[in-house]
Amino acid sequence: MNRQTSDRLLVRLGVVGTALTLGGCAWDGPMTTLVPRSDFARDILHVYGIITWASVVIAVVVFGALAWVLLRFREKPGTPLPAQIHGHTLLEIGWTIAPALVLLVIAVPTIQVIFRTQAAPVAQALDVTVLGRQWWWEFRYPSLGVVTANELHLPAGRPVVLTLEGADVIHSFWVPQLGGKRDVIPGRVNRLTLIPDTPGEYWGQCAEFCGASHANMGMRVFVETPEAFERWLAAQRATPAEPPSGLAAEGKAIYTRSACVGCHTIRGVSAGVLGPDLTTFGGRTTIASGLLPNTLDTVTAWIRDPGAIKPGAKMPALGLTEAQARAVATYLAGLR
Ligand code: HEC
Ligand SMILES: [Cu+2]
Repeated sequence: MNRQTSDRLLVRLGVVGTALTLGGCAWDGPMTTLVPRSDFARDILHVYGIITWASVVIAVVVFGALAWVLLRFREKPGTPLPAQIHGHTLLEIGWTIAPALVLLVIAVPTIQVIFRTQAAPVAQALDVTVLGRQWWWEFRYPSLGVVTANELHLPAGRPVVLTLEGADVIHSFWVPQLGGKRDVIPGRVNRLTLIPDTPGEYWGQCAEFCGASHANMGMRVFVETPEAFERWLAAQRATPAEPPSGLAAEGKAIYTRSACVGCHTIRGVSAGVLGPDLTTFGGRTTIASGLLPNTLDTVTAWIRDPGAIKPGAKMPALGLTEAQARAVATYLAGLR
């Protein structure tokens, strides 16, 4: 390959690579930070905007000056060596002060936002305890007596205080459209205060490497109108409906005589604490922290072999047959 062909090949590869990379970008994907839906996320975007635009201005000035110097002082045949300068006090003062000003422009709004987002919670805030666990999230509403997993429900317009507690290793709570990320550290309590403002479904993700299934440790946040939130709450607190019948009854029998009861809570049935609370499992849209949709097929497959779906999952395969697992899945689907 001669020089010209290889240069052309490089340019083409560059163009294709850039196109593919840009093709992966989206302004409003589920993990966007550019479409904020809480006061916290808006504050962060504000700082991000300042820094981005400051960087654009600096880039234009620096690359413009560079281009000018390259063109203006290009070597031409017959031109003598230009005057050689050693040190220039004015210039040196200039490029010491300019970066200091840049840092000031970035530091002032950043520090303001740090203080605002660390402010003490207001009195009427809803408090939720978030427990990061390998590799799922537990959400407790101590003042409402509700415990759930992986899908957090919040009313729009009301301040919420998330108390972040680690159960095993360090995780990080991050729901880009609502704010974060903030570390979830065993043995210490972190807080995240925010006001979600728009009903919708928001995706979150553990943002601190925490082991085999860290990448599979997602979550969903459902911000709802106050009325819809009240309805969800009522469903969480309701006493279980009439006892299941048919396949679901079979499933319940299998559940209660298996090791499931040692790890899972179903209010009125079992009281395990190692795994997610399943009292209203049928009402969740996803399983295994946002990994799969909640359907009979996925839950059956999960019960048969969790590790095959989520590497390292802290739930063992208990050797149930396909039919037994499907019966249990049918029982769980009815818990709403
Ligand atoms: C040793 C404890 C343990 C046992 C025994 C156990 N589980 Fe689990 N289970 C877990 C853990 C931990 C998770 C969370 C795994 C994850 O998402 O990483 C889980 C997750 C689940 C989920 C998904 C919940 C959600 O909201 O994502 C279902 C459904 C489930 N288990 C059902 C069962 C059934 C049915 C049995 C009995 C056949 C059982 N489990 C036995 C610990 C256990
Ligand atoms: Cu993680």
